[in-house]
Amino acid sequence: MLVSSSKIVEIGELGDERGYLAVLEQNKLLPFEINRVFYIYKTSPGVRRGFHAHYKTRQALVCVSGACKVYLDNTIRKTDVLLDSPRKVLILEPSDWHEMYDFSPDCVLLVLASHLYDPEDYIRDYDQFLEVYGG
Ligand code: T46
Repeated sequence: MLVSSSKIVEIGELGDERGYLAVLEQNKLLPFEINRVFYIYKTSPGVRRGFHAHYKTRQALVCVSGACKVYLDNTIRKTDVLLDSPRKVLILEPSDWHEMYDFSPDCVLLVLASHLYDPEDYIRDYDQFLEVYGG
């Protein structure tokens, strides 16, 4: 299966004396149509989440409050990215194994997803992930 690269996109902020506003629009900054939105918050200290890749779901992750880190592994490249601003959006490809960690107590991680929730779309076994996306 095709391995593509996740990337961080820095979005502009619209600000005036009232404060700031940031916009994410499907098929513009986001290279997919949004079918689902969820957010992760009040994460317990020291917790690491994720530990999976997907077959088809593309996602955009943004810390609208606080910060967290995301470990990414696309079988070739392993990287850690820091989401510490409402302007930093991680476009997460399905082929990236991902783990979220180092959540600040005030972290609200907003996730926009291309598909409805489907447990069959998850690859939770690392060996299976390597079989699907490796080599
Ligand atoms: C991902 C990362 C960034 C639902 O019922 N519907 C949903 O839309 C989602 C996302 C989850 N769930 C249920 C499934 C589990 O019983 O909520 C529970 C926690 O989900 P999970 O353990 O998959 O959460 P994370 O933090 O490991 O992963 C989530 C997303 O599931 C996943 O797509 O890429 O955030």
